[in-house]
Amino acid sequence: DHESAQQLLGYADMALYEAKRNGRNRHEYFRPELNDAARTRRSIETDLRTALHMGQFQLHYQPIIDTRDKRISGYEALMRWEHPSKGTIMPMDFIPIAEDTGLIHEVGSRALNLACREAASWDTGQTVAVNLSPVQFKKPGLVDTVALALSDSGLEAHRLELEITESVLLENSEENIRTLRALKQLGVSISLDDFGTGYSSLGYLRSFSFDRIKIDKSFVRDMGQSREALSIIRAITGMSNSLQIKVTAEGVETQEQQAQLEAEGCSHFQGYLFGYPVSAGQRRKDLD
Ligand code: G
Ligand code: G
Ligand code: MN
Repeated sequence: DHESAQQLLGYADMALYEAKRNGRNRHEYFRPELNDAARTRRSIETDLRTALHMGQFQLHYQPIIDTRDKRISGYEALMRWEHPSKGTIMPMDFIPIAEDTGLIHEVGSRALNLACREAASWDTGQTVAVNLSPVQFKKPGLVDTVALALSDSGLEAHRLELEITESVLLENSEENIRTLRALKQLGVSISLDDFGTGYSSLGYLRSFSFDRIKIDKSFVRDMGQSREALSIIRAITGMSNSLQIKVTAEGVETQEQQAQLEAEGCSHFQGYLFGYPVSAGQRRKDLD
């Protein structure tokens, strides 16, 4: 691939990195695209540091509807990066890089502080849900960060929900379950996000009492055509209802989906049918 040993080693490193990224314990060959990808990552990493300094992160809020009264019971906060030259960058294009570089700790606490501050200004008592990266669990101090975000903003703890994915329970789970319990001690709620797409071990539901399960949108999307998807939704709602855990269906886009999900016993809906993620300012205007 190259005549310089230095450069070859660099390429080998990129292939190694790619193999790790694809789940480790495998091999990858160097391809020129990896070099481009590495360059993009480096530039995003540099820009992320600037973004933290310059306050280029915003949260968009997507409503969560209570099935019983069809009102908005809360919002999920979704991060947006307003890059001065690249425009709006979506989480999937920078969260993984923030995770790899360790910047996720700062990005994550920024999200927590902003969400708590903005939600504290809502006079409706609605909840706000913030996504946590599994990487944030690897560093001691997460509980303190959450406690500080609450006390700085004055948000009542019961109005904050933290969304985690199953991978948090998979990795280092004893320690992580201790962290989850400590978070719950603060009075915040814990939701299991994207449920059904990971390892979905039912044992998790015994080891920690979650407040909410969010059914991944892929099941809702396929529900109409796939008996399997529908059966899985049924299993999740049945289980959640008997454990008295709230269950949110994600990615609800049509009235047919809504009707069926309601019949299956979902307690909450989220999706474009009810509202797109919008900026804090737009959220306020939508209410007026
Ligand atoms: O709308 P959207 O493309 O924003 O969100 C994509 C995904 O990015 C969501 O599923 C969510 O898990 C993740 N995400 C959004 N905001 C945050 C955040 O503040 N922190 C973390 N860790 N993930 C987020
Ligand atoms: O993984 P997380 O559950 O946090 O996902 C939230 C993501 O789902 C965001 O990217 C959000 O923009 C997206 N989303 C929200 N509602 C819908 C919907 O109705 N349909 C689709 N396809 N995506 C949605
Ligand atoms: Mn989420």
